Amino acid sequence: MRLFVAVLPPAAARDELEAAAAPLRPARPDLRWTSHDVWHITLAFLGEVEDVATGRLMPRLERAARRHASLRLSFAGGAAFPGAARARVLWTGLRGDHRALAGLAASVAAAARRAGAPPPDEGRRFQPHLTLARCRAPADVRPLVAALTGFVGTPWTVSLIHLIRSHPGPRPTYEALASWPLGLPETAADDMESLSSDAPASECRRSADGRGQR
Ligand code: 2AM
Repeated sequence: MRLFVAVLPPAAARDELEAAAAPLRPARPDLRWTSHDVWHITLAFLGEVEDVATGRLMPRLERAARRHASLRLSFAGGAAFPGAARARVLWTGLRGDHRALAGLAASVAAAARRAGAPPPDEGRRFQPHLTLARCRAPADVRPLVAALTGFVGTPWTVSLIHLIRSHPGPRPTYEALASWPLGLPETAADDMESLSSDAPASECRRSADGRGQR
């Protein structure tokens, strides 16, 4: 299964971002724009993971989530990978608890590695983003980045992480396999930051119907 771990922004945050992105689309049909109902913030892309490793992954992700406090984020601005003049990906950035989000992403990557599903790009700097569009060939997206500069969304609280299965295709579809709550009050999360050992195991909580909100 092709898997990744992500944060899902709430509908209100997606609606605000959609209002900022929608006017940009008509002028750029050359880009493959992502749909607001599948928007996500990837914490770790795991690639193909065997069923046995997926079984080991679930309780480890539950423990990783429990060691972090819920955090506040908002969408802000625009940027591109690898750069706006010859972009492959147009994205919006995130403001707020950046450091906490990076810590959460690192814990998720470590959990995956220990489960035998190491993220192929682990070690690369975590750049929190939400992909708005992918380019079929390197494209100049400087006007789009400029148009997004002033955009700042309303902050929302991240209180869950999701393990998501990706069904690749021209329009990839995503299926949330399980979700876990972030578990600590903020001060406890600060105290735990330097700890590397796993907390005691507990049961993994699956989403009620096994499917995501997207
Ligand atoms: P991104 O485009 O927002 O970075 C599922 O494929 C998700 O995992 C994608 O939406 C992508 O999110 C992220 N991802 C990160 N690295 C990836 C990779 N090497 N291949 C495919 N997806 C990757």
